[in-house]
Amino acid sequence: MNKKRRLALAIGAGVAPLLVVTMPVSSASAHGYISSPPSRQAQCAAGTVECGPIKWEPQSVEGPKGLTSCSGGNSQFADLDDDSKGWKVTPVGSSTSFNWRLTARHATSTWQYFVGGNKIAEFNDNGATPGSTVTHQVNFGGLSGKQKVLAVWNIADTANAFYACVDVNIGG
Ligand SMILES: [Cu+2]
Repeated sequence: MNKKRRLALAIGAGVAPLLVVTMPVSSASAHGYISSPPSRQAQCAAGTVECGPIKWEPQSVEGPKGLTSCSGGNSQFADLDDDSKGWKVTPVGSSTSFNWRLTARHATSTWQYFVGGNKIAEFNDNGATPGSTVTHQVNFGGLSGKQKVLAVWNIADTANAFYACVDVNIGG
C-alpha cells in the first residue's frame, strides 16, 4: 500500500466520521425555535413528521428580516413550506402561550406573530438579550379554526430573523 492510499484510508476512517458528528453539534449552538406548541421544525426534530436536514437543526431557520415563509427562504428547509406534509395541529383556546427555545441568545428587537399575512401580536424587547427560553401570550382575536401561525424573531444587531411556523386549531 502506497503512502497516498494509506492517507486516503486514514481520512476515510477518521476525518469523515468526525465531520458527520461535528456538523450538527456546531450548528446546534446557534439560534432558536418554537418548541411548544410544536412548530414545524420541532416536529421534524422529534420525528413526528419526516423531514430533510432541518430535523438536525430546528433552531437554524434564519433568513433576512421581512420574509413570510416558514423556511425563512432556505431551500434546504423547504419541507417547512409544504402545507401537505401532515403537520400535527395543536388545539388552542382564543389565546395561547408560544414558547421559544433559544440555543444562542441574540440581542432582540421584536418578536412578531402573523396569521394569513396579518400581524396579530408583537413584543418589543428593545435590543435586550432574552433568556434561554421565552414565552409570549398571544391572543388570536376573532380568528378560529385551523390556522398557520408564522412567528418571527427579529435580531437587533444583524439584518436577520428566525422563523417558525406553528399549526393550530383555535377553539378546536
Ligand atoms: Cu444564532
